[in-house]
Amino acid sequence: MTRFTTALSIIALSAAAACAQEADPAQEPGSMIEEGQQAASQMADHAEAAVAGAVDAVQGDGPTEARAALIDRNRDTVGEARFQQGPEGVLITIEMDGLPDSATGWHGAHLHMIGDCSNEDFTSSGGHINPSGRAHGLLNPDGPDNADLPNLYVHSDGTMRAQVFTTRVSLDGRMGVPAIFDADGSAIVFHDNEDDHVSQPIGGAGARHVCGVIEEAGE
Ligand SMILES: [Cu+2]
Repeated sequence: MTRFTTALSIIALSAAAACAQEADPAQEPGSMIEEGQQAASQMADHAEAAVAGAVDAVQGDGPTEARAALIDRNRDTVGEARFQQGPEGVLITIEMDGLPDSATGWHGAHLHMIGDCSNEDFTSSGGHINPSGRAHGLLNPDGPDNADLPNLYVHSDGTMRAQVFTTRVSLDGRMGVPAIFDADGSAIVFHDNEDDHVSQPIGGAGARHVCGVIEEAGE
């Protein structure tokens, strides 16, 4: 929101500056400055109104904190993901331990549309959260979809420690983006391979290796 306000202020200032630069020498300079100031003032009013609207949207009464126990295909718990709703997006903190040597390296991570990790290959978690049907991939010109997250790295000692931030979902639908806690919930999924962030449908990330149903948590 601050960025939005700043952007509008910059537009307002540019309008004033452009007006000053293109001033007709025959015209009284004072009137151009006045017009510029007027434009800036109107822009500021609009910015304020937009910010007020956005603040209303932020004050949702849904959950602001969630967790997902992360399980592998053997149904063993390998870690946890914590979700914290911020004013502009969701901060996700991931910790995993005891992963096998074969897991060392980068892994695609996504938010899948159903809170269900019950079947063997985790396809029960459905596809990506992507109600508007955008292309997959943080680097795709027609993307990203709402589920896309950066790749995350498993170290050779079998651990992952990461924080990622996304503005493309919210816990309860605030900010006008899809809710993690919709009717059938959501899951966080880690794939076998690295996500190339371009190719369809999931960037070549391969099978689903770790899955966690996202559940409401206390503060
Ligand atoms: Cu995925």
